[in-house]
Amino acid sequence: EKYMIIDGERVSFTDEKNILAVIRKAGIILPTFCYYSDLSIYGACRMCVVEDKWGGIVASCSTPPKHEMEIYTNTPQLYYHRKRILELLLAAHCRDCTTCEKNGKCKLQELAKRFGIPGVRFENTNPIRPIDRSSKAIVKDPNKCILCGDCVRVCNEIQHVGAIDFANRGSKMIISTAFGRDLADTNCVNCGQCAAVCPTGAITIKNDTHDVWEAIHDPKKRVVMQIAPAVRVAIGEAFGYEPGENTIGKLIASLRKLGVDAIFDTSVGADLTIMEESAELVETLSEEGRKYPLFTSCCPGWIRFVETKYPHLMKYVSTSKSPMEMFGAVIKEYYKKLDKEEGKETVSVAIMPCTAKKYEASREEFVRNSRPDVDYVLTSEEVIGMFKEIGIRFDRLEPEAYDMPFSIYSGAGVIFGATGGVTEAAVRRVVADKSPKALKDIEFIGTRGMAGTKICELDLGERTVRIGIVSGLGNAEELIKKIESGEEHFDFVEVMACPGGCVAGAGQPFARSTEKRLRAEGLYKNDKALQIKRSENNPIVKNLYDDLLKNREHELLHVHYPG
Ligand code: HC0
Ligand code: SF4
Repeated sequence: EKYMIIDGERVSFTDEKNILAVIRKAGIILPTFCYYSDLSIYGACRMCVVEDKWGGIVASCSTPPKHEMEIYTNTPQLYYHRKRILELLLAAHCRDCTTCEKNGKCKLQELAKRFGIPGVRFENTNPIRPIDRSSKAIVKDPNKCILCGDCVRVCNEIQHVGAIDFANRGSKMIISTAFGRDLADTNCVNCGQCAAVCPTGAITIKNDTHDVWEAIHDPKKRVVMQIAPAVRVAIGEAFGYEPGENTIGKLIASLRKLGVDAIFDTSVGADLTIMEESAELVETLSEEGRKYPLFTSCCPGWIRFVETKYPHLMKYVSTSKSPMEMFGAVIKEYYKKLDKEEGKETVSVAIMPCTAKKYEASREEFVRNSRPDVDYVLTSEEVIGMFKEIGIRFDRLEPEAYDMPFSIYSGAGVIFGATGGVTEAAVRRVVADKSPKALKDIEFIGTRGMAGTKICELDLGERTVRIGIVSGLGNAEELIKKIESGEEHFDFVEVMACPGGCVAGAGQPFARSTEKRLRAEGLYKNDKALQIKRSENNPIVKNLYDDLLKNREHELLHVHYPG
């Protein structure tokens, strides 16, 4: 058995990548800024330094463990070293903590407190740099950056986007877009993964709560909200619930306390998406010799990725709008008459786990009658903030139910929030055998689980359908390359930009892999508990097609992006 001696105690290890992982195993929480186990190791912040038995100092994140290695985590030299790093970081950092979006969640703030830094002896000689507010989803404030590089690595290594990188050298070093362009003018896909890993307030998610509060307070406005599938299994985490616990009833009750007029579930929109997208799939399957699959279209980060990096593939992306946009159009149409009668204006708000949805909602393709179908998108975190602002005791509220007339949704709609869920929902729709046994069998074709790439085959009798499921844009790109080279062939490919799918969206409370998995499991559990498992069995869907959507499916449910 291999072991290390950490502060005089023997700690065994097996395949841990670095000393830091072994130290964590020993129950010591070393301070770090830039260490995420999914990313490559950079060793920039040097807060995780340890001392070896000869007094040498090494960064524990970038040093592999060795058998019988002896290290110390708490020595006078390390004490001095860490305090000094923190002081230098604080000196070069904007200190407007009280008005910072990250107040209370900032790593620098936390460590300054933990280390009891009494004051900063150095002057901040950095020039004040402009804040980039050009993006619909992300705010970038270079004055709060500590150059840990986590954002750069997630954008490059996990997402294969490369919208941001290090620029300049030495004391002039910054994180920048190419040529210092505004983020909105780059290939950024708005996935928010950079903000999710940023330890400070240097990259944050755009906050739209102020505008929503104004709409709620305006008696002439009817505020109608839709809630995305993945929100229900994560939002409770901010109020002491376990990841994966479905707190939808409490969420609805809390939103009513805010003063929201009507509340619906985006899963209804997901049911509509399945109806449209599976029809497209059936058509695709009839095309002989087609090289490319039908790609899903519900993830706006993915859409932006194709538009900027693989524009020639846009024509293979489903024209079905995302559930949010389908439902957004339905909501606006539904209230049109009532708004006129009551002299009101409907403001449609979507609560999403996602930052790219803010961008999607703002796209001109989704503006009808000179208003967007979804006026505002709030992330789970923003909604948590609103509840805390007015002191809602989420945990103490009795669960409440959705409003009429869109109060029914299927389990197929709910599982959209986990990677593979869209595929499973579509498969439930296209298989001919509608028995409970067939439904159970679908569970095991390989759509479930948190793997970044999943490949499954579905026997449809007359032919076998090959399906690829990817989450994380890096994985999507790898799959595209294989399709282009002819190494792989698929009929259907589901892509979600965030690794793990929507449950792991950047707008959710911060999560590592365990929490993400539990949230996905929570959605499958919710599906189990729901009476209706298939989108086509949702009576609301049928009503909509017979009435509001009649002869208007194309206008209200489909989108054609330029290019
Ligand atoms: Fe998702 Fe969706 S499943 S993208 O992750 O398709 O954000 O939860 O709302 O629109 O339904 C996000 C989640 C949605 C949409 C749905 C899809
Ligand atoms: Fe890169 Fe996503 Fe951040 Fe844009 S939002 S800079 S694509 S990580």
